[in-house]
Order: sequence, then C-alpha cells, then structure tokens
Amino acid sequence: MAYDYERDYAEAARDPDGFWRKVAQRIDWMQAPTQIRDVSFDAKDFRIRWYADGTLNATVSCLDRHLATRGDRTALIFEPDDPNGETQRIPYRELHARVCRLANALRNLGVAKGDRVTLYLPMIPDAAVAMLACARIGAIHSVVFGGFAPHSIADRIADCRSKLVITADEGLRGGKRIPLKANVDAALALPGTNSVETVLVVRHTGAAVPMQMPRDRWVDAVVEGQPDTCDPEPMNAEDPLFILYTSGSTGKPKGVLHTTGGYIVYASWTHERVFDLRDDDVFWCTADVGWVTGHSYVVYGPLANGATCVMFEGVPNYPDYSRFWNIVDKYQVTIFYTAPTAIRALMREGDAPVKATSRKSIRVLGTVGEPINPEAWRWYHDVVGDARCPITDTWWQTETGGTLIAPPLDRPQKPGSAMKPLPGILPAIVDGKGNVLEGETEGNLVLLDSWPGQMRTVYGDQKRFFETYFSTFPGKYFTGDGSHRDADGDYWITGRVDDVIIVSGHRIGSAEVESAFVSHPKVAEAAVVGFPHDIKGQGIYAYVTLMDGEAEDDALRAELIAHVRKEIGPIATPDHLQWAPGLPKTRSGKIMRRILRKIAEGAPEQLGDTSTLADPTVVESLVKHRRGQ
Ligand code: 6R9
Repeated sequence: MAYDYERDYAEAARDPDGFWRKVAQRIDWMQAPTQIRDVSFDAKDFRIRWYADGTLNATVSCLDRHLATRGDRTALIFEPDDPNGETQRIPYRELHARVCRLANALRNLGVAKGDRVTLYLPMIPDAAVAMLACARIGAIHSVVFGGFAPHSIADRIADCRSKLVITADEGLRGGKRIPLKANVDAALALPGTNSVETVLVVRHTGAAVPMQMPRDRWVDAVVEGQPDTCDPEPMNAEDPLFILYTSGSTGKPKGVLHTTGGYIVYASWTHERVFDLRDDDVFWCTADVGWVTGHSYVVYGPLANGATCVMFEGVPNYPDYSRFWNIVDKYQVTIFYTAPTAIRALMREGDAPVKATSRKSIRVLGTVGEPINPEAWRWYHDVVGDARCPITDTWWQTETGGTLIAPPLDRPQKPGSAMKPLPGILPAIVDGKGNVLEGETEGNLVLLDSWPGQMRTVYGDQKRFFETYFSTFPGKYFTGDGSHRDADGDYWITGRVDDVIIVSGHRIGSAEVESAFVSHPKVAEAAVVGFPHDIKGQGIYAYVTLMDGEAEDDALRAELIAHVRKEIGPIATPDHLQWAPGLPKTRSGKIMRRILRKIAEGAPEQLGDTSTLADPTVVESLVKHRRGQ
C-alpha cells in the first residue's frame, strides 16, 4: 500500500492549500495555478473556485501526455453486448487521433468554446471519444443516459440550448436494440429543442435510420480527411467542462455543472487513491457514461492516469449470469467496480455462475450508487473475491465529482460502511437544526468545506444551486443523505433523507414521476415514494388520484404505468400503483410523504402522529388497500 491514511489525512488538515497544490501537480497545466482555493459557503460572499488562475485542457492530461511514454498502451478495451462480437483495443495513440479528428470536425461544424453538445450514445468507445472531442475544443458536453425517453432528452436539450447532438443508429443491451437515433428524432420534434443545428450519428449496429438533411450527418463522413492532431483549446480552470443532469427532490432535473481544473484533478487523484491503482492494472467500472460514475471512473479519471479501462456495452445477465466474470477473465481485470443492485441480482442466481470462472486476476473490488447491505457485501467479498480482495465502498454524488468517503485499503473493511473521508474532505453529521453532532451519532450528512471536484452551479440557475445545497444548513453543503457514524469514527450512509428515490442505483426524483403522472389527462393528482426492494434497493410506489368520473381499473393502471415509462424512460417505471381517493395532506395542503412511505413499506404501525392531517380518515383507507403484499 503506497499511502498511509492517518498521515495523509493529518497533512491535508494541517495545510489544505499546500495539500491541494501538491495534488494538482499530477495534471498537465498550460499555466500552473498559483491560487489554490477560494471558497465561501456563506450567503453573503458565496463562491467556490479552485486553481482559478490556472490554464489547461483536460484532454491533454488524458491523451497527449501519454503519447511519449505509453502511446502504445491500451487506453480502452471494448467488449460488445454480443460475447462473440468484435472486441476493440484502442491504444492511447489511436484514441488521441480519433478525438482530434472528431474535435476538428466539430470545429468545422461551427461548435466553439462554451457551446453545449448533447451526447446520447451507447457504452461504446465513441462515447468517450465524443466527450473528449468536446473537451478538446472547450465545448460543454451533456451526456444523456441512453435509457431516457424522448421527453427526457428534449428537456435536457432545451435546458442548456444544445447546438449539436451526437447519437448512434442504435444501441444494444442484452440482445435488444435501443432505437437511439429514432429517440433523438422524436425529442427534436418536441418544443424547446430548436437550438439544435446538427445531429451526428455514429454507425454502430448498421441499422437503416432515416437521415434528415441537412440536419443529420454520419460521424464517419464528417471525420473523414480530418487531421489527427488538433490544438487543445486553452481553458481557465474554472471554465465549464460538462453538464450532467441529475434528479433532486423538487422540480425538473438540474444541470450539475463541473469545471475543468478542479474536476480533472479530483477525478484523477481519487481514481488512483481509492482503488490503489498500479501501473499494470486493468480497470473495469461497469457504470454507463450517462452517469457521473461513467464520467469520472470510465473516462476522465482512468485516462488522466494513463490506465487501461474496459468499456462494456451489455448487461450482467446476457447471455448468462457468468458474463461479468467471463469478461474479467477474458481481459484479466484487476480492479472491478460495480453497483450493489447488480451484486444483489447476481447473488440471487447462486454461486455457480461465479464459481464457473477464475477471477484470479482481481485485486480490488468496488461498489457505488447506494448503500450496500452487509449480506450482499459478504457475498461479493467471499464468492466474487474469494475472500481475497478488499472492497472499497465509495460514497459520492454527481455533485461531488468524485469519491469523498471510502475505506482506506490499509486496514480491514466493515461490510456496509464507506468508512473514512478522503484526505482533505470534512464531513460532519448535523441534527435537524444544523448543530454538528460529535462522536457516535446519526443524522444528516453535510460537508463543512469544499474540495476541487465540487460542482460549481446548477446550469443557468445559481439561485437554485445555493438554495438546494447551502440553505438547509447555512454555511454547510447538504448532501441529501443520512448517515450513522460509529464509535471508530466510520461512516455508514443510510440513504436519502429527501424525496430522491434510488432505483437500481439511479436517482429518480419523486416530483419527476408525479409530473409524468399528472400529464395524463385522467390523473388529478399523484404522490410517489420509494419503498425497500430486494434487488433494486428501492422501488417506486405511486398513489394516484383520478379525475372525477374516471374508473379505477387494472387497464388504466397498466396504461398509467406505461405512460410514465414512455415519458421518462424505463428506469422510472413504477413498481406499484395504488388508487388514492384522497392523499394525506396537512391543513396547508402539503402531502405528508412520511406517511405514504410507511404505508408503502407495510409498516402502518409506525405512521406516527397523523393529527395534523386535514382528513385523517384517508390514511385508514390507504392502509387497507396497500399493493404489493
Ligand atoms: C456516484 C453516484 C448519489 C447518491 C448519494 C447516495 C447514493 C452513492 C453510495 C451511496 C451509500 C454508497 N450513494 N454511493 N449510498 N453508499 N457507497 O451514485 O452519484 O447518481 O448522483 O447518486 O447515491 O444517496 O446521495 P448519484
């Protein structure tokens, strides 16, 4: 183990500026920063700035600087959905050339520094190439997960006024074709999307897709003849690198904005530190690039570190439940990073599909996305890791850019605990009034100070940024998570304390699902909560009130569930829909979700005080008709 946790944490605490100055040296700067941090979480002089007088281009650290020393080393290994399909090994030299050609093509198409580009792509190397090509010329990419439906794509395009969209003809998952280009066409027919001038299409499955001229262009055609070098746009450290939309407790998804210097420093440093990265590692993070985990630990972190990284287009159960482990053996993966929901789904199938494979190459296992239950942790440790490999349970968020809390690998882990803040990270647990609680305790997880990878704003809405994260507990960043801290000072994240539901590791806002419901003409009102689900961690439970005169029947129930799926995407499909002639509301009209959560959980004895309800009798009827037993 190259590091000593206590020593590093103490060093960062003693001299944060000196510590983060040193960490920043791992990145190639055009102009090295002399200013390190400039931060205040207070309303009156609120600001978050890191390395503010530095100049760089993130792709230089991810590509150019490796050419002399490791140009022939594999940057990306691509494993297609079909296990007999064509794999690819892309060396750093080739990745650099591909990024430069696309970057030149984007410049030719009129994309300039600061312009927004929406990416809607499968998990294929072209996704990484597209992200880096944007970064090369200073365009701000906004990756939209390939599982989102046209409405969700349109909202995300409209919010940031994208000039260009990059998609593929189709994606492939578990043998099924995902009509990506058709979804983009449908999205661009929706209002608010007229900022888009060009759609670039990657030829992936070779399916025939209608091209609208002159809007649509094949990527092969526009990169043809482009030079394979491209001057990197000099970016101030605080210039935006990307926007990534994520769900919050209220309203529509917000565009989390990350800037260039702090983000790349933090993604790269945490990737090395959290996984104990070594030079000969083959790193595989199973996350899709549509999520922050794919940004930081498939693309930016690993590439900045010159690592070899696996990209897998498919799913863990296709063609069978050994797929992950077969891929591990095929490429001799040494570090494997996935989500608890995948672990639980595989655990359900028993040990045989795992035991049929070797997995000897694995050195470190990681997990992210939601709390991991100790049972799944033990199975991951004992069966997948043959009780040989440490597990790093990494707690972080889209907003944090990289991992903040993870077990130091120089000591035994505790199943279900993310354990310790990384050096330079200052978590605290506060009560409902914002008082910092000491010692062994439980409450709301906050951060007392900034770190380079912290998000800088909600795109186009600084007020929402401040209000969402800094107004609940003034002077502190509120994570939205609850946490326990044990007598050893180790953190155990207990889950969201707000109205965000984490379904299979994906964040879904209650408000988003509710507004999808009420966009249906027969729905008067809807309230959506999470409930414990064996595989997904949390499932979606919906209470729906129909318009007067509409009949509560199973056909309409199925229609409404399909409607939500169509509006947002399959990940937001409600598991249960209960008809609610009335919803529990306070006298001021606020829906009491605490009560709805307890009903959905099947714990009506824990309803607590219902005396403040406008009409306490609605609760009784909801308890009686609970779904899903
Ligand atoms: C990276 C990512 C963030 C939310 C976060 C928390 C949950 C993530 C976790 C975890 C317990 C872990 N979460 N990692 N909870 N233990 N190791 O997942 O980002 O999609 O923004 O979700 O996920 O609730 O607040 P994002």
